[in-house]
Amino acid sequence: MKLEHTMRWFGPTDPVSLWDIRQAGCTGVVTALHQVPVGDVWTVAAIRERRALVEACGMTWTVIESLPVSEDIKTRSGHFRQHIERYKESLHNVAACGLKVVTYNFMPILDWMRTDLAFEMPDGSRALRFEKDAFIAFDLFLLKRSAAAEDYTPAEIASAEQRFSTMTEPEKKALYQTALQGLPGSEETFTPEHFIDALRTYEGIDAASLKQHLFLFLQEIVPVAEELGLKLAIHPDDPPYPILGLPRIVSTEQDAKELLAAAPSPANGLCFCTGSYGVRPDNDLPGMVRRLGDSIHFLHLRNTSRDAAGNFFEADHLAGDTDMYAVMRELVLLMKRRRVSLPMRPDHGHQMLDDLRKATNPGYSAIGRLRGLAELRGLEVGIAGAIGED
Ligand code: CS2
Ligand code: MN
Repeated sequence: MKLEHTMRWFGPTDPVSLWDIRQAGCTGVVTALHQVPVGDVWTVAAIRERRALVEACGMTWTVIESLPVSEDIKTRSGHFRQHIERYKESLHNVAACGLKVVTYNFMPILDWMRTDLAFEMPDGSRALRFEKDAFIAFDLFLLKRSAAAEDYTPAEIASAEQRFSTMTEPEKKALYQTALQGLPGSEETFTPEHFIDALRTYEGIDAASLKQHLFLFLQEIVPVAEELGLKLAIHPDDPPYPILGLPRIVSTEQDAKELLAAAPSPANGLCFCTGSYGVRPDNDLPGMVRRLGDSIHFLHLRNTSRDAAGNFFEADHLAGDTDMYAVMRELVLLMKRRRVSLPMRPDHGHQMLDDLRKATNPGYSAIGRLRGLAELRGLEVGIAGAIGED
């Protein structure tokens, strides 16, 4: 069994076309109806229309990324009951259109967070980076979150102050925009006031209660997904620890085990993102594939490189802290054992070659992902051949 090779496509407005993706060697596309507001139902007509675009280029759409979970559901307030019913309705509709895997995440307010979207690598390509001092400086001096100082040690604050004093005004502005408005994965962008208001909605919600909210949500939607033959795939937190005073609850193997145990079913599963889990040195990625493999329904393969100070950048797919050979070996063995072909995408790539002169979605330029995918495919073929798997 081979991985199903895919790339993410942001829809008709994506500067990377479906033909580009096909030429990169993909047989499938991962996409979402980004135009539908979070909390609304995905209609059969809209799903079919999108699917037809993908199929017209000779590829399939089997994985949704993401069917977003509303803030009301995460905080169990406001219209959360209605939103859960709508989520179920969307699941019915995507199943009716033949889709198989639904990715989602349960990160409060924000999706992934970086401080630099164009960190220059020694070869001149550009990577996404998280710099701890810059991030703390953003929290303390740009966002000015009232409880921020309590979350950091005096040494961390001093270091962030020092870093902030070296920044020019345009650098400060860029940092601010990167943190709150730069993310293609996010379904929302924020003004400062709007963001501080959003943070307030999590007052009184700690990690334990957010976990409870996730489990209650799962207990409602997993039986529906199971009946429809769908697989749910929760994406981990990125970075995999609490930020801005917000709890994050899908960061470790233990977190994954707990959410799987909260609603046991073949439909309740994981999007195994090596780029997100891999930022924590205490996550043993090949071991996680071995132990959680039966629940892995979708893969994001990406590498990161961290340092002792808490900074990390997105490395080449076969470089960085994650032993991609060991992960791929486990995946080949897993697919052999389960007799399934798991969908995979290279999750981000460097901005490089011609893409350096183009407007691109950070992390989602064509050529860097093509390089990552090509390397991963070669690795897979080599390992599969060596263990006698076709
Ligand atoms: C993605 C996430 O771009 C990315 O890093 O891995 O945005 C991911 O799509 C969502 O968290 C999944 O819901
Ligand atoms: Mn990911």
